[in-house]
Amino acid sequence: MHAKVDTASLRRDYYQRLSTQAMKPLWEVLANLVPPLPATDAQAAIWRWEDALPFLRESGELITAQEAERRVLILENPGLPGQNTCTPTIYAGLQLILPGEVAPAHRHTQSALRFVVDGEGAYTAVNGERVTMHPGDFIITPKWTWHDHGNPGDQAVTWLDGLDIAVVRMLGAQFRENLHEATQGVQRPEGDAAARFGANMLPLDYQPHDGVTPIFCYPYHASRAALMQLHENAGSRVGEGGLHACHGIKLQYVNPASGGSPIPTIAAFLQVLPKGFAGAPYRSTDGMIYSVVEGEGRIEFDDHSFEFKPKDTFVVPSWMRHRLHASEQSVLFSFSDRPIHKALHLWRESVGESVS
Ligand code: GTQ
Repeated sequence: MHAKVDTASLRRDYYQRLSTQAMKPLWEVLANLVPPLPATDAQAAIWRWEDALPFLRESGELITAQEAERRVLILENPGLPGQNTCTPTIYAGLQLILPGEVAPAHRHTQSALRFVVDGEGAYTAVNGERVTMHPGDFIITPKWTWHDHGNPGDQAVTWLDGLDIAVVRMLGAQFRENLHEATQGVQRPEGDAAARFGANMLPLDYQPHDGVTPIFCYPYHASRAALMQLHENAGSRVGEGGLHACHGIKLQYVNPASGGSPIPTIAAFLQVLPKGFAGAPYRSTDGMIYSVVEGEGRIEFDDHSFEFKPKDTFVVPSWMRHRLHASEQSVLFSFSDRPIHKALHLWRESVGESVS
């Protein structure tokens, strides 16, 4: 008994002295550093549109887009306080731009996606080309491309931003420049990139580079039409050619020139859940952020659940088992760090009840 107390206090004393040398004993933390299963501090969370909207409106009265540079409410994971991130790798935020405003041009090494949540008529300009935003449109700002946002329309426009900020921060690879002018010059008419790269065709001399997608808008009407066609073809059949037991009908967005993800670090998806759909349990190592476009339903975890409605955002952390239920036909947009997992051959998924 006495010897044990001695050992403990000897060790404590040793750890104390060791810490002055910037060293620590591995054996005290090994189980945390190398756990048997994914362990993340990130939590499942939902940001409901009806709760976010008054705060977005208020931000519009407190600061201009010009002054803020980007008027965004960060969706910070409650399990990662102070880290300004939604998952350990991916940042998310709701960005508001009011009629007549400009969010000035800059470029950075972080890649961004925009998913239009509410309103239309604003634009994002990427490398000299503008794209007008409509609800459900999925828009890319590749790394190191000049981009500014503007709203020449008459409605407030809000979109969900997703950026690989935490990845680039971890790598220490952050660079950023502001353009000397608020708005970059228009170099090509709207629709140029969509025509060149968005019709299953490519320019004759096109050379893929950097894994960066040459297309920067995936319009909702086209993505939705594809899903609805597949839904109609599938009927209520589950399995090959029909509904996926966990995901309903789900497609991934693609860089048309490479077949890879639209952003090197981020994969994005759109899915439809038929009315009454009750998904099988699912989990995967990538942490997923969802934006609800249409419908109503519920996401069930082992010990709690969230009801979701249009324009809500929710996050499902790595390896958290969940099921999707739809009380109305629902369309969900989602994005995650899956390409990083796949590049490192770390990606795993598990379908059904099995716990591995
Ligand atoms: O629109 O460029 O939500 O640089 C965070 C950082 C948006 C943007 C964000 C950014 C942007």
